Amino acid sequence: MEKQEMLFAKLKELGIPTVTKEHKQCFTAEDVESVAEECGLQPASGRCKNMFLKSKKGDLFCFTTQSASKIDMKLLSKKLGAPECRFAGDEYLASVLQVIKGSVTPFAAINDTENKCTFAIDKDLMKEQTLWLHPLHNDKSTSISADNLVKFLEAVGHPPKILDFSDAEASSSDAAAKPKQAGGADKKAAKGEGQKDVQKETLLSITAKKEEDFANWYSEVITRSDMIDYYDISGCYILKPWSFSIWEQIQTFLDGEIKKLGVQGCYFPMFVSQKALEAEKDHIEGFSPEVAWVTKSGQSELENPIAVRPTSETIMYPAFAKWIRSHRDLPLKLNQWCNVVRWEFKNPTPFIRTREFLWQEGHTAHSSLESAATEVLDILDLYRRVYEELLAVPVVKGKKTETEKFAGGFYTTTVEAFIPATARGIQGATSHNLGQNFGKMFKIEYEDEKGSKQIPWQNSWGMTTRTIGVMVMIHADNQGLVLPPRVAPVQVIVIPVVYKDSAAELNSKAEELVESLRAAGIRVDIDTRSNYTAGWKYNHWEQKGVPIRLELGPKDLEKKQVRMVRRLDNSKEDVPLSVIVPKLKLELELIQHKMLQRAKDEHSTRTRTVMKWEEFVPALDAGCMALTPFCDEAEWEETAKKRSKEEKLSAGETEDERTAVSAAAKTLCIPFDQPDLPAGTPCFISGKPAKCWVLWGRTY
Ligand code: 86X
Repeated sequence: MEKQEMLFAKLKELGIPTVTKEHKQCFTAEDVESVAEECGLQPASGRCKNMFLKSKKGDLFCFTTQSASKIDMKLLSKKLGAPECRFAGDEYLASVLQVIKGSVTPFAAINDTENKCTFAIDKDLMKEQTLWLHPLHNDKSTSISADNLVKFLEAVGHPPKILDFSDAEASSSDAAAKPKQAGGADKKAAKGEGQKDVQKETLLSITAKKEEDFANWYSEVITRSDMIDYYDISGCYILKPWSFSIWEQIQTFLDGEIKKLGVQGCYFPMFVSQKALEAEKDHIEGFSPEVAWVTKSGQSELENPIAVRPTSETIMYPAFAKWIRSHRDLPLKLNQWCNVVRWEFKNPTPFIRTREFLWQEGHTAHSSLESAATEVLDILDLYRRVYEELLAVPVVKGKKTETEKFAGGFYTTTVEAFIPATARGIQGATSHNLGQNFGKMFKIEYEDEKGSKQIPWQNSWGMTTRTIGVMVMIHADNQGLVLPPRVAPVQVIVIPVVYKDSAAELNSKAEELVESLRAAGIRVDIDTRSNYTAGWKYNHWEQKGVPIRLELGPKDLEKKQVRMVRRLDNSKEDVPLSVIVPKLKLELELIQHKMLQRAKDEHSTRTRTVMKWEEFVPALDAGCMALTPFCDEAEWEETAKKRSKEEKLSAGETEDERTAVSAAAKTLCIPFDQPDLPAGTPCFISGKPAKCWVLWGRTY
C-alpha cells in the first residue's frame, strides 16, 4: 500500500516514534473497542473516534475525540464555526481524504493535498501520550502522542483546531442539549443497509438542491439512486447495475444501428508500446501528460514500459496498414466497445469526466472522400438519436471550428448538449473525418482498380458513458433521478399497499399484475418487502427515477383498478385493471415524449441570438448559449474566449475550481442547421463580414 508507506515515511522523517498493531478491519469505535484488549491498544483514553463532517456551506471537517465521549452535533458545529454539520458522504472520503469508510483519522490529512478538509481535535485528547489512529486503513492502529499528532498535521499543511468543550459540560446535561452518542451515528454510516434505523435515514430526501448546490445535488442523486459507488482512486467510479443497464441499452441500440451500416465488432489490446504510441507524435503531443503507463510487474521494473490506451488510433492503424492492400479490402469498418484511460487532473465528476471511462470507438477506412463523409454524418445522426430518442436530451449537430477540431483530423462533427442548471455546454459525442493524415503517418496504402497506389480516407467516431451523466443532469430533480422510459431499468414499479391481514391476497394479485405487464414487454418490478412502509418505498423508487409507480391497495382491488403515479410530474390517475397494459404502454411513450419536449423547450429558451459583443457576456451570464454571426477566424475566436473571461473575472468573480468550469466561453459548434445570414451581416466581435452562425457557451 503505497499511500501508507508514504505516511510512515513522513512520520519517520519528522522523527515521530510510532507503534503499529494489526487487527481485523474496524468500521466503528465499537469495533476498535472489541480488538483493543488483544492488540494492546492502551490506554483506553487514547482510543479515538474520528468524525468526518460537512457543513451546510460545504466545508469539510475531521474531528477527533475520545472514543467514549459523547458529542452533540449542534455544539460541535458551533465550536467548528460551521453551521449545520452532518456526516459527509462517502464520496468525500474517496475524493478528498482518499480512504475507505471507517478509516478516517487525522493521518488522512496527508492525502488532502488540496486542503479541502480542516482537522480539529478535542482539547481533552491533548494530554494523551498515546493516541491510536488507523494509518489510512482500518485494519491497523498506529500510536502517536497528541503533541506529535499536532506536529504531523502542521507538517502536512493542516494545523489543527483544538476545540475546548469544557465550558459546555454543564449545559450538556439539560434535556434540550442532551448529546447523542455519536458512536451510534458512526455505526449507522458504516453498517449500510440495515433495518429500522436505516429506514429513517434514507426516508430523508436528497438534501442539496439542484438550483443551489448543483455539485452535491448531483452526487446525492447518483449515489442514492444506486447508480454509482465511489472508489479509492480519484477519478474512478463503480458503475452499479442501475447505471450500467442504461449503458447496455445504449449499446444495444447503437451497436445494432452501426451493424446495419456494415460496421463489424472487434477488440484490440488495451496496451500500447511506447514506440507505437509515439509513432505519431504530432497528435499525441498535447495529450501526453494524460497517458497512464505500466512500469512494473511486481517489484521489478519493466524493460519497456507500456501505456494504457487513451484512444486506439496508434493501436489499430498499424494493423490497418497490414490488412489494407487492395481496393477490395475497402471499406474497412471496425468498432470496439472498451474502456480507455486518460489521467486528467481537472476536477473529476462521475460519468462526465472520469479517468477511466467506457466508450465505443469506430475506425473506418474508405476509398473515397464521399463515402467517408457520408458515414461521418450517418454516425453523427445515430449519436443524435441516442441522445434524443433514448435519453430525451436535445442536442445540436454541427461542425467544430478549426480551433476546436481534433487536431489529427480533417474535420470534426459533434453533437452538443446543454445543462441548464449550470448553464454549461457539453460535448455529447464526436464523429471525425480524418482525411488522409493517419493513412500517411501509418503508411496505410492500397492499389486502386487501375493499379496505382492510394491512401484511404479514414473516419473515427466515439461516444462514452458521459451520455448517462448528461441525462441525469438534465432530467433529475430535487426528489432524485428521473429516467426516460426507453432506458429505465425498471419502467413500472408495483407497490402493494398492505394492511394487517390483506398482505397475502394483495401480494398475489399484485404478482399477477406484474406477470401480465412483463408478458406485454414492460420492464416491471414489485416491492413486497415487509420491513419498509409504503411511504418509504414511494420515496425510494422516486429517488431511483422509475417513470411509473402503481399502488395497489385493498380499495383499489375492490374497484378493480390501480393507482398510477408518474415520476415526471407526480400526477396521479386511477386506471381500470382491464386496460392497464395498453394504458401503460401509451403512458411510457407519452412520458418519453414529454421529457424530450420539456428539455427542448428549456434548450431553446437558453439559446440566445447575439448580434454584437455587448450582448455576448450578458447572454452567458443569463445562463444562455449565444448564437452569433461569426467571421470564423481563429484569432477572433481566441479574442472572444479571452475577453469573455476577463469581463467575468473583472466583475469580481473567481473561476469555480470545484466544478472545473471556467468563465471563458468557447465555440461549441457551427450548427448544421444555419438560420438565414443576410449578405454583409457583420461578425459579432470582429465586425468583418460573417461567414456563418456559431454557437458559443461556457463549457464543462
Ligand atoms: C482524440 C480522437 C478519436 C477515436 C475520437 O474522438 C473518437 C474515437 N478517437 C481522440 N484524443 C486523443 O487522440 C488522445 C490521445 C492521447 Cl495520447 C490522450 F492521452 C488523450 C486523447 N484524447 C483525445
